[in-house]
Amino acid sequence: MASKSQTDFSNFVNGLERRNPHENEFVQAVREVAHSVFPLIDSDADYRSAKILERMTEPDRVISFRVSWEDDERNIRVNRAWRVQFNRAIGPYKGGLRFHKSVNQSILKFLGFEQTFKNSLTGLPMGGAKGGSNFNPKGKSAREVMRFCQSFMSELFRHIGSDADVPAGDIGVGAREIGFLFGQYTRLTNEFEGALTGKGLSYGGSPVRKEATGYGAIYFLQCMLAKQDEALEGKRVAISGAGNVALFAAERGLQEGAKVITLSDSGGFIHCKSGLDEEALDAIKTLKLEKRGRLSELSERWKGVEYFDGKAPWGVECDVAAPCATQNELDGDAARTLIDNGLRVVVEGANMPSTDEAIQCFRDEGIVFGPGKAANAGGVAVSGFEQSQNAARLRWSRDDVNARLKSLMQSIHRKCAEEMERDEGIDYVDAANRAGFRKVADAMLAYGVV
Ligand code: NDP
Ligand code: 2IT
Repeated sequence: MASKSQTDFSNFVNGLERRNPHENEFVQAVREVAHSVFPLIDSDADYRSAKILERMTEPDRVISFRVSWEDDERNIRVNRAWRVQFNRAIGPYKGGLRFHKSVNQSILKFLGFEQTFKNSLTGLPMGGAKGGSNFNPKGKSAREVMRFCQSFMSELFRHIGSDADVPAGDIGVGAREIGFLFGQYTRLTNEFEGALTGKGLSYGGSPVRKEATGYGAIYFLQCMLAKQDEALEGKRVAISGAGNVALFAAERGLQEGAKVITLSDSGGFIHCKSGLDEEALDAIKTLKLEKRGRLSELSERWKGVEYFDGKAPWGVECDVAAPCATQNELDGDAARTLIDNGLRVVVEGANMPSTDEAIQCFRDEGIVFGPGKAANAGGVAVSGFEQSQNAARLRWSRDDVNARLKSLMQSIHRKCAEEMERDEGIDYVDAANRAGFRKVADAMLAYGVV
């Protein structure tokens, strides 16, 4: 950046921090995008005079509400919940719901902000949003989760709808929770419409939605490797997380010939040097997705699988790291260890899993780095396909959806590659941010001052 631009950028970041005190995750996400797009804004008087970046970094609205519910012991419980409707310039608000004890407004604003650019990259007409609650699903019975979801939706339903705002899953919100939420939505509105995605196949869900984020991340990884004249086959892939994204990234990785050597949950990680086989992965899927168990229960179940309590998987030797658990789970120290151990490529399945320092380490060492906004867009893309199927009242086949997902991930990679050709000094992070930004910014300009 030129020095005038550097000063403008510093002023922008100072203002951002002043306006959003204590919202570290949100500031982190905005700072990264602002850094990438500042040169575009600098060279475009329309963007500058329209205060595009200032407008894009304030959510359209943040809805904050109380969720009261009764637990199995008949105690009254109270949680906080939010829906951050961030940006509607290119389509109805769209983005997941997260139920995790750590959820706060900063985390949901960062997720809603990032979603705006990710959704733009898909090429589908979707704005950006995110929501959720500090409800902790761990240890809760299915009936407790149901009562929580029903109470949550009793407020949320008035703010969403298939042309207004379409939530989906995220951490702690999978098929079961979407079922409870959708059941309550149809009951309250007397409408059967696609106001949520990630639904079960028997009531309007799309084939391949549950696999889409993980599969999409692997398709994106294949594109990044192909650009380096390399292939996924035989590569050692260290994955973190053992949820929806991680397990289906592992499944597709295995199908494409990679060696999936780690998975993790908040308790610790498993390491299998020779790579998990299909039987092992199926058992882990059953344990995590159906029985809601812990990876610690797997120790010594199979030869070659070791469990490490209380640790993240970033100390292992691998070619590819795929963080698929949560934000800021891979820091500078972890990045340096991975690089020392032979890392070549990072593909982010989670949202913002790498800290600023980690990304800087990867940049300094020439590691090929695929940011979440591009690499994990497959989930929301198939959510977009689910909306199309609901609107047309039909269902596409599994093969059809998978083929569309693959081609959409390739098109996101192509958009990034085109940005990198336009400006040789940039990487996938800048490229994804710029490609996502252009479409939203141009729509906002067209609307005038709103
Ligand atoms: P799940 O709830 O299915 O799984 C989350 C996994 O990450 C679990 O194994 C969980 O462990 C682990 N985890 C969560 N929080 C922490 C933490 N603070 N420390 C360590 N481990 C943690 O969520 P998803 O797989 O759906 O989401 C994972 C990531 O992918 C998130 O960043 C999400 O925003 C992102 N994402 C999700 C999409 C989707 O379609 N679901 C789409 C695009 C991105 P434990 O079980 O012990 O809590
Ligand atoms: O972060 C994400 O892209 C998601 N959690 C999926 C959002 C969606 O609407 O499918």
